[in-house]
Amino acid sequence: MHALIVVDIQNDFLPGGALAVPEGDATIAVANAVMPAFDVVVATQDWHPAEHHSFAVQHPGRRVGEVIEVGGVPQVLWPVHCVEGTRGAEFADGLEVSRFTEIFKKGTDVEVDSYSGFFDNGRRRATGLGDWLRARGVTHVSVLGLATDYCIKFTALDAVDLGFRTRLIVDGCRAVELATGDAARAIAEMRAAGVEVIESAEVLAAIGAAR
Ligand code: VGL
Ligand code: ZN
Repeated sequence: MHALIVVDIQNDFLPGGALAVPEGDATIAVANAVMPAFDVVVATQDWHPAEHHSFAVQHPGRRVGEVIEVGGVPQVLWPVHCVEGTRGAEFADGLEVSRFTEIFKKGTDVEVDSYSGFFDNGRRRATGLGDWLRARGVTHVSVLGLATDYCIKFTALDAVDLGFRTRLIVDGCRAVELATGDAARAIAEMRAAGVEVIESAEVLAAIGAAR
């Protein structure tokens, strides 16, 4: 069983959004195109309380992009984004959400951020995604969405850690790139951990061959 994990393709991460990822909207068409190739499609959704501690405004004197440490866990400070129940937290228009069998919300705890779709950044709590996939006999996962250097990277690394054969559909991802080269470094890190980096065309060719 091979699952597609669609990571955080939400309005706030698209151009014009609160934490806009350059070309973030380019991930929508790629996600839609590859969904039919998978046995099961799930999504993660960044879903923060309004006073989430990852928001720079919660830390007087601190600015967006600064890194602080909270309980031993480094935290990049972000603009207010993906606040639960807001339009910014909704999935992107045009994304085929009807194909999502299950949606895993993350970052819901005010005190701790969650880049990975599997665990919070302190690895204190699981979102349920890992157990859910295992219960369905999933052995392989492919990951795409936003953003390469944060939620994609940590989701893919945790997937490897949990024993899933893990692929990154690289043209279906876009990066924040707070620093130039963050995307390339994230991809190198994933590769080194055992993530197979592929293009959506390879996934689509596989569906074509099966017909
Ligand atoms: C993300 C920063 C903050 C992501 C989420 O989806 O990559 N990045 N929250
Ligand atoms: Zn977030």
